[in-house]
Amino acid sequence: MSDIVPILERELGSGAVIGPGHERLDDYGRDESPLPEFFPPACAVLVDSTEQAAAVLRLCLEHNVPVTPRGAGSGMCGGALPVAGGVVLSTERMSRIKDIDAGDLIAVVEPGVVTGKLQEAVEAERLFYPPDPASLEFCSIGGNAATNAGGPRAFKYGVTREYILGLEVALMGGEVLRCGRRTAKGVTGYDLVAGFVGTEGTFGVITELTVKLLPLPVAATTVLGVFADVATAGAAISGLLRDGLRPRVLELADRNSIDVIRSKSRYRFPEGAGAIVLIEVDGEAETMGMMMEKIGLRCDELGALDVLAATEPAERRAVWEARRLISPSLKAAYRIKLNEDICVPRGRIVEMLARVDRVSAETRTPCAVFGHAGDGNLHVNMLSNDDPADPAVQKHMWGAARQIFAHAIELGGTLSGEHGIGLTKRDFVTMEQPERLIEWQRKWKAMWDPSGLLNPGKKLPARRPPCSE
Ligand code: 2HG
Ligand code: ZN
Repeated sequence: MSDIVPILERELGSGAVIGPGHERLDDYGRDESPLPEFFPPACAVLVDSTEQAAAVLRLCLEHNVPVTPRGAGSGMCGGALPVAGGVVLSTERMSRIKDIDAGDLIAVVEPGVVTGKLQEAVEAERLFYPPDPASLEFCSIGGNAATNAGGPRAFKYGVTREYILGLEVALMGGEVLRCGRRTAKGVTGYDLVAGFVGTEGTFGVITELTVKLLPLPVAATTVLGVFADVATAGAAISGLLRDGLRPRVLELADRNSIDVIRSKSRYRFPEGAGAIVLIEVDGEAETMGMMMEKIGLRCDELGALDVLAATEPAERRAVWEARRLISPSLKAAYRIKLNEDICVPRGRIVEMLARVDRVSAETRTPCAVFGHAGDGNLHVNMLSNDDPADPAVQKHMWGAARQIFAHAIELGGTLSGEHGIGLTKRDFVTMEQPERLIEWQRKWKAMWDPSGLLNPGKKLPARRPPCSE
């Protein structure tokens, strides 16, 4: 396997290859997942074009070397970790915005474009790319498509899948496919675009994306409902959902989540806040006041201690900076942060929050709960300052996580609403899906990657040995 390094250097030039001994090589063995171990690759290749990506995939198949595609490395489930060694294929240098077309309402981009940069570029032309993962300042659009990323605005606008019209994908072996379209509609053939989005780099490597844009909403306003505790806040979210209001964001943050950002954030959260419901509306400027008033009144009726409005752009920016700080601040404050992203049917949010509380108390595991509660998508962060290298500690933490998964599934929910399965949740998939369904998915994977060399060990659990059946 080590022979692949000079072969790649010869084909792509040594400037594209981060090989053994390079100070940055270890970075490609880590991501943002809560795993204590790291997985050093033989090398990382920083491709600059579709041709280079295809060449890596051709050479790796020829030489029987595993390849792990990687976007910005911001994934939280180990999807970009080279667990079988081999080559990491990074698309970080493919960061060109090739086209923004206001007439067709599309943009054509390379996978390494940072999501926030794409948003800035289209907003300069009064256009809008809604998906807004909290990591938007450093995650990349290719990784967003690979994981089908969500974000706060998914409540109104949907997740990444809804915005990908067309894809160019390099397959294991080097063949390059273009699928999808640049039209608003189109049903020719099977929907291969939807088939590639969310596959976490196990079917192919995305080398170009055609994304759908919307006109930029003229105005947006943010409202914070302050509640005494997370149970009341959760019930208020359910109440707002039943009202049929369509804010673009309906988020929750519990006391532990607020406390961890208090000293860092420019926005001053009220001292007594036991939980915050973060609501944002957008649309025509003249409707903002009316919508805010309606939401404010409903929050009052639903038990808010206070309702705060952030109307000025600077204040709204401060609120959102604070919201995006929750995840990194928890990571900085605790040695272990198992951040799950279960999703339950919207009618079961209150029940799920109560069950999280119970698991936290029974397992004596402090939790911070925040996230996209309006979608039923809760970031249940199980926290500890014990030694992450201690297997007993890991066992305890993952045991608590398993209980959370079991409750979510019992309530009709799912293991992951937006972060993906990757490596960390792979072995829990059997809790949610029957073996037969998993087997069909293995066949699907084998169709795109018969060698099994592309991002091995991810997304689906390994087949059980016959003796354990
Ligand atoms: C967010 O919504 C991210 O902030 C990260 O999805 C969530 O760390 C987390 O649990
Ligand atoms: Zn999230």
